[in-house]
Amino acid sequence: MKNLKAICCYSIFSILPFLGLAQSAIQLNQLGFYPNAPKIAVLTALSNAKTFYVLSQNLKDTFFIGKAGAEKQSAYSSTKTSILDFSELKKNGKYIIKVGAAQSYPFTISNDANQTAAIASLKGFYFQRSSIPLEEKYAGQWKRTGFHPDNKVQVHPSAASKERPAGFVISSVGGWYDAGDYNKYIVNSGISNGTLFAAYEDFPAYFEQLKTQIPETNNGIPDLLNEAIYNLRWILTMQDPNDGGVYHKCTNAVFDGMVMPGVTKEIRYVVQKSTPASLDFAAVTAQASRILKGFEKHYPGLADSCLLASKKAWQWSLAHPNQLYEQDKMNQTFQPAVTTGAYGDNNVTDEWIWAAAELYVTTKDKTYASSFEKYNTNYTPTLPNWNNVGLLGYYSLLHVSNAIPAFSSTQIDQLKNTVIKIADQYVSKVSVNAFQTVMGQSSRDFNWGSNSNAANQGILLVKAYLITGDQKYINNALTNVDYILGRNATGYCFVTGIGSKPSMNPHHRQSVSDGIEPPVPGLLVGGPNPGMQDKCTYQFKEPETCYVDQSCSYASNEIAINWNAPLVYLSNAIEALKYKVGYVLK
Ligand code: 9MR
Ligand code: 9MR
Repeated sequence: MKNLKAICCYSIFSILPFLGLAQSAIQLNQLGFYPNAPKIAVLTALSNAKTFYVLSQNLKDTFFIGKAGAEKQSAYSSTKTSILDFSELKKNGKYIIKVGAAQSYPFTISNDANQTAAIASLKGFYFQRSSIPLEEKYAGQWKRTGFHPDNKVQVHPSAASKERPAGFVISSVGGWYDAGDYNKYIVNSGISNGTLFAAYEDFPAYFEQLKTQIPETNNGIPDLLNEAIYNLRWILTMQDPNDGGVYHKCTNAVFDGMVMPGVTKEIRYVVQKSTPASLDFAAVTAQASRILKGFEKHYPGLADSCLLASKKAWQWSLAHPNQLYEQDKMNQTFQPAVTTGAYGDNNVTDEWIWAAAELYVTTKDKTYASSFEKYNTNYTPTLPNWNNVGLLGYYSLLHVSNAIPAFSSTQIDQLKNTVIKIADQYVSKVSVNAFQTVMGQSSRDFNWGSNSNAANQGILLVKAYLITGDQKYINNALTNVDYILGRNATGYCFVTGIGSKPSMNPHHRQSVSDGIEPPVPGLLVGGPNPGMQDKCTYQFKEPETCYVDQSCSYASNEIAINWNAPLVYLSNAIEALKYKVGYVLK
């Protein structure tokens, strides 16, 4: 009673944020800001007050007074915004913003502003590991004993061959669960693993020191690579050694119910080999091969096996250039019908580009450079996605642009200009956007897994910075970190376990069924998606607000490895570059 009385004496606005439940009318990166970086919050419930205050958390001291920006109508919802720019405040500390009656969540200005997100998003992958229990030492309250062992997986009739007929049993141990479901899909695993490997290649020194408290920590290999290798080893099991072709997925016939891993004992299958899976496999294993060369002592021979496997998958693809994965068609011929995620992709040009680029960078064999050229001729690069991986090939070539002799300087300039042109378009439209973020400049940004668009745009901007050294690209990449962590029209921080108002009810079987209130942490939810394919009840239905924090919502609130991976890249890239771009001082 005494306590209640105390609470009632404060204004409701000053109490609610600390309960982590309230909706705030001020949207901002809920973790915080670097001292010398741009700092923007967005007022989304307009008030007559035109002055905003950045205050100490006890609301007693004022550290900055600013003018709220002019009212803006957002293009992708009925939201009206006003920008609160307090970039000039550079003093480390813990703050709250007030404008009229509206009050922000507490946030910090600190040298480590995004470190929590950077570490948590990488640790998220540990929680997705299949085939092992999660120990309390590493998983805390989210420890679990059950898992899908996948040591006895059947060859599905669609994948039968002379050497491996239907029902033939193979081991396909390890790897990450794809998402809220417990299946493992090569296409989606490929882009996720490739993105983590690229993060290492771009920022090796940074990742040498980053630890995530996983079973392999302190084994002499960076934890980012430990995590990526956990999945790589599974990827390798998905190749048929007899012909080099790669199975499209390792899966139940039908999705498991919303239960913990290991509860169901359904048969797991490897299904039909496909060209996209084989090419993505070729790309990742080629990339892995050159990275693992640096860790030969820890993994003797693994680099060479990866390269061998990569070349075999490439050869198989040459012999089967159009073996697409068409699940409905497959189900007309083969039993049992498989109804889990399809990751069907009917255009393989970008997969050829990615695989050719990775194989060329690793081997310097110019036949791969010619293949790259061949497929690239009529390809228009757009933002990476599980079914569009061409730019990943560009990125890898540009990473070693002074060591790709098969490419002329004109060709290299073309690759660079392609990336810079897209980056410049993003930069030029930021001020038009009502949240002043790169994310949300087009309605196309809001689809299933929209948050991965924000993260992949951020990566593209980091790449533009790495090519040009121009800091404006990092400032713009940072706008999308802010978007993901709260500066968006929904007001959510889209990463579980961090921020004042994180997503709490992801479509994630483990989080739904573990009996623990907070969801498994470090997972990026899909985000606003006006497609609403899950038919859940949505309170808001406009492109940038069409998000519901309910576990039924697999179309807006599932989590997935191909969404987390670009967040790992982006948040860690910013942390890796913060000294270099002067966001913080040593
Ligand atoms: O849980 C499944 C999720 O991982 C997928 O992204 C989604 C779309 O394929 O499907 C979910 O499973 C649902 C199924 O499609 C329809 N019945 C309900 C299932 C669980 O909500
Ligand atoms: O991310 C995928 C999205 O682009 C597709 O539109 C959607 C429907 O096919 O599937 C998404 O991927 C899901 C996969 O099929 C099964 N595991 C969960 C994935 C994320 O929802």
